[in-house]
Amino acid sequence: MIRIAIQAKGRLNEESVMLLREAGVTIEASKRKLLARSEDFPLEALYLRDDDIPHAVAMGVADVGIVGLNEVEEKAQAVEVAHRLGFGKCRLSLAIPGNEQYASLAWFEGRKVATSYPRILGRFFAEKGVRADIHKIAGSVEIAPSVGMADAIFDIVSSGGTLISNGLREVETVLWSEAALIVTPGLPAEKQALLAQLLFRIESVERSRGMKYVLMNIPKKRVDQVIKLLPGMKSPTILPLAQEGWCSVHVVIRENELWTKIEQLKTLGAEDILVLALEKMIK
Ligand code: PRT
Ligand code: ZN
Repeated sequence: MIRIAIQAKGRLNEESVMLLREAGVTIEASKRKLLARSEDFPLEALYLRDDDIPHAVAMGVADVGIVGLNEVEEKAQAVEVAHRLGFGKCRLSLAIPGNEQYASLAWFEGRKVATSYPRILGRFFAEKGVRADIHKIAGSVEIAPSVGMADAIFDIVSSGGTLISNGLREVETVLWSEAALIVTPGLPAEKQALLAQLLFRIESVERSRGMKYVLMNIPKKRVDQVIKLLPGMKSPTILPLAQEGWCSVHVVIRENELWTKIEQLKTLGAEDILVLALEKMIK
């Protein structure tokens, strides 16, 4: 049995649960329970606040966890990042009032900066030789300058809309973040085997994202040209058709190349093209 800590509610909860479900690990959705057992994999989910996940994993209260790299960096607990998951993408940035002139980091010298990430900011300022006053606050960081609590902020930015609506301007990006799977160092062999199984499934789900399964009929005499055009997992699958002189080609195509490839295939004589969703790509 392996225990995974995931965010109880908030931005990462839904995608964490969905990723596990796509990996064949279904967890009963009950908000009242702190701990829930998966129906189809030897795993239990521990629902926590994201701030508590790095510590829980470092202590071995949970074996693995899904949490933003921003929290991993800030909490500086002894955990290993096993895999970046590609969702919950954001950045930690410094922002100043929009009407301020800004030329360089020297602007921050002697200024007061409000943040929920004092460790990351402290390290950054120390590296850059900036002496600023870091003021830790727990929430609503973006309103600190307008109410006179600070000169600037250091906070999570995604679209940038929150900064703009608070009259702030992003001037420096310090950390790029996304959700990641973190692990207790030195997991026992039995749990490591389950983790490897879970990672294998997650990678199969990720590989299939943005990919389409395409089937088409092609005149046999064009097959060589089609193979050159279509690198499949190994190479395209070619099946003979009952109709003389034709064959069926099956291939996996990246979604962003789909229309270009289809146009090229049509000029080679492809007909009856079917494009299907791809659920998993298992290697
Ligand atoms: O209750 P709990 O402590 O678990 O949750 P929380 O409120 O601390 O965190 P939550 O659910 O807001 O975010 C969880 C994680 O999602 C963060 O630690 C980041 O790793 C990631 N993430 C991704 C974000 C954002 N995008 C994001 N945009 N976390 C917060 N924001 C905030 C941002 O601070 C801003 O105030 O959302 C606001 C909107 O952002 P803009 O730039 O799109 O306007
Ligand atoms: Zn939190």
